Amino acid sequence: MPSHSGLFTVIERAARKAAPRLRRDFNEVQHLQVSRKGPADFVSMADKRAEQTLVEELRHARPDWAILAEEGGELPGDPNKPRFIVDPLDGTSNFLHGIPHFAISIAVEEPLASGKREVTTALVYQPMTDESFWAEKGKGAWLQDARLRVSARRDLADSLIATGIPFLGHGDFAQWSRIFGAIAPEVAGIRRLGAASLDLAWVAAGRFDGYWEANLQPWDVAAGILLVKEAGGFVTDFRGGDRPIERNEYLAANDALHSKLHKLVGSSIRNM
Ligand code: 2AM
Ligand code: CA
Ligand code: CA
Ligand code: CA
Repeated sequence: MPSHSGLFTVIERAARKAAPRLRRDFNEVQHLQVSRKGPADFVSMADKRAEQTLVEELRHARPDWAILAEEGGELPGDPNKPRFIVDPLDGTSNFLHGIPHFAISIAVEEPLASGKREVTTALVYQPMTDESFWAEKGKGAWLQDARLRVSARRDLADSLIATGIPFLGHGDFAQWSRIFGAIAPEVAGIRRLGAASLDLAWVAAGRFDGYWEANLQPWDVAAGILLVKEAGGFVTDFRGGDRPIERNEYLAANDALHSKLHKLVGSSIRNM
């Protein structure tokens, strides 16, 4: 059984406080869905309400820490202290359509002596399954109290690979298509489940063997990247560089599959 830090307890408590509300709102969305009243506005309220609960809890526990949250933007804090990065509802499109695949994502990013910042604590919490994927730097990645490892598969032909597809003109659809064209014929299957934080958490858990997506926001990936790394996996940009957030390209997998996927991705985008 892993020993939680006090900080992890803070973020998990916040997530567990916001979750019942999200579950209630999700049930309501399903009713709105059935009655065809158009649940879109209601869903954006669900995002905001969940975020409000999370921000209140986190502020209460660490009053001088900044919070970067999707709906409210940056709440300032002491620049020498850590910062929370929060997505109150990752997978809004699923939520809106009554599909129970969405998560709360919370990361803690600490300032380093170099002036850079690194994520040291991560939680991706799935309210509908009550699964808590979490990691602390140097202490591994966990699902509840079970240690997570990325998958051990080494052959692309056996691998299930997740991706996110550019939507509504955001991102480079031509690039995504080329990468898809290179990877899809080589692997056992491709999934697009629509919640980036869970895609990464599921790579950490070995459910997915790999994942690629571009053009996300820090709150989509901050927690998930630490989960994959602490589960023994690799997350790079599409050219294999170790600053995926700066390039805003994410290629995640175990060691063997990462190098194979990286070759396919590299050859498909080299001449673009
Ligand atoms: P969100 O649900 O918090 O908005 C999936 O590719 C990722 O892109 C999700 O993590 C999702 O986060 C984000 N995203 C933002 N806008 C989206 C949209 N219109 N359709 C699908 N995903 C979207
Ligand atoms: Ca998101
Ligand atoms: Ca969101
Ligand atoms: Ca959103």
